[in-house]
Amino acid sequence: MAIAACLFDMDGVIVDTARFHFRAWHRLADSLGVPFTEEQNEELKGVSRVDSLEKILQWGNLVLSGTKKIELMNLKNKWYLEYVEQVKPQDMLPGVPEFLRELHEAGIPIGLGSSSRNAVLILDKLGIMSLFSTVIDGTKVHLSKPNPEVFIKGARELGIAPASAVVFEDAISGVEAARAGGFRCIGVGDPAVLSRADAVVPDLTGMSISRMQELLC
Ligand code: B16
Ligand code: MG
Repeated sequence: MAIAACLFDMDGVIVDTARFHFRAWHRLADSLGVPFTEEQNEELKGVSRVDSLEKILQWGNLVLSGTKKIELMNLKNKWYLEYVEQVKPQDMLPGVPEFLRELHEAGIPIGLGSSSRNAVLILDKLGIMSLFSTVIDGTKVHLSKPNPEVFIKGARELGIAPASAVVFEDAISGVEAARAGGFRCIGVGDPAVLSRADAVVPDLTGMSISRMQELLC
């Protein structure tokens, strides 16, 4: 398979910020008296801030005003930003810097496809912004994963067809988004959770262009 581009999810693929989202949502759910488990958290991965809050409110059978919802989202994001304050280049997940470097040197365009509205801030903290030919994040899409909009926009900006690009995702919603958009998808995480991906790896340790081709053939 000829690979024309790679599109990366950010939280949970490039950097372990997924645990900070979990911690902040957990804190918010606790403050609302809503029980919140790791299994429920899987349903929030890749999902926008507003849709994540709606799910938590639904689990707690809570109905709140629009103003209150904005207040809660701002609070969650304030806590999240406190947690990510210390993020630095050494916090990139295993294999990520090496793989991004190889793609860049091979001239394979790299795009970001993240639901996060904090993506640019985090890529800056990691010092890898210049490796990305396009960054599509939560500020640029209207529809949250599992809708494919984030990846379709990335492919369009790179001028490539979805079928010739590979998406790397850690979330069920993200794998579904990649599939719905017609992309090949390598899941990063637990094969039992990401069973709809074309292939699943625990992390990007040892990932390379040839390994990616082997996994997808
Ligand atoms: P923010 P990704 C997603 O990022 C996270 O997986 C998800 O947990 C989070 O709610 C969402 O971004 C929005 O993030 O609150 O920073 O805008 O995995 O698509 O890179
Ligand atoms: Mg993710």
